[in-house]
Amino acid sequence: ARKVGSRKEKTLALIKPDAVPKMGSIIEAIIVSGFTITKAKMVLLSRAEAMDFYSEHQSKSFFHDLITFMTSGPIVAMEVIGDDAVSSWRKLLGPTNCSVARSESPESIRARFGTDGTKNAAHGSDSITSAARELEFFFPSSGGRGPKNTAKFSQS
Ligand code: RTP
Ligand code: MG
Repeated sequence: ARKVGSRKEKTLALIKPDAVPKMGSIIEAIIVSGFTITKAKMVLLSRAEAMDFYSEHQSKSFFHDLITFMTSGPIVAMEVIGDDAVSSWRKLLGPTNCSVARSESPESIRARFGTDGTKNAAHGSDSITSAARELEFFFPSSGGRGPKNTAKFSQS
């Protein structure tokens, strides 16, 4: 049953390159927590696509490292639906820095599966407005094709 005062929302969840080998455990944590995954795809972003996705951070000192990290391998993009999904998914994610997450929120995704302040396992939209933009980026409703995914995944 839905909690009083909560609302069904959609948000964008990303499994970042560092955590793709642990995607099974992360997807299980998402489902066990009561969310529904309604769309999913694996994508290798180009630098231009990653810079577009993270354009709000272009003036930050960590921007270059963030783009290099987010284009270092494939990611998993998911549309996630649940009660207050924008804030509840970010709560399950835990603090941005994984060391902080391990001390403040040891059950969180970033505490369990992340490495540090940049390689932090997963992403969640920070507002309803950014969720709409970010879902449109990965899962365009009409016209656009979304990330081109032209780079080849490595095949060892
Ligand atoms: P996200 O957008 O990925 O869900 O994470 P967030 O809201 O918790 O953090 P945000 O401030 O939006 O930063 C975006 C991502 O940039 C990397 N970052 N590195 N080295 C650093 O100081 C630093 N700060 C941020 C992280 O990958 C962060 O998730
Ligand atoms: Mg953010």
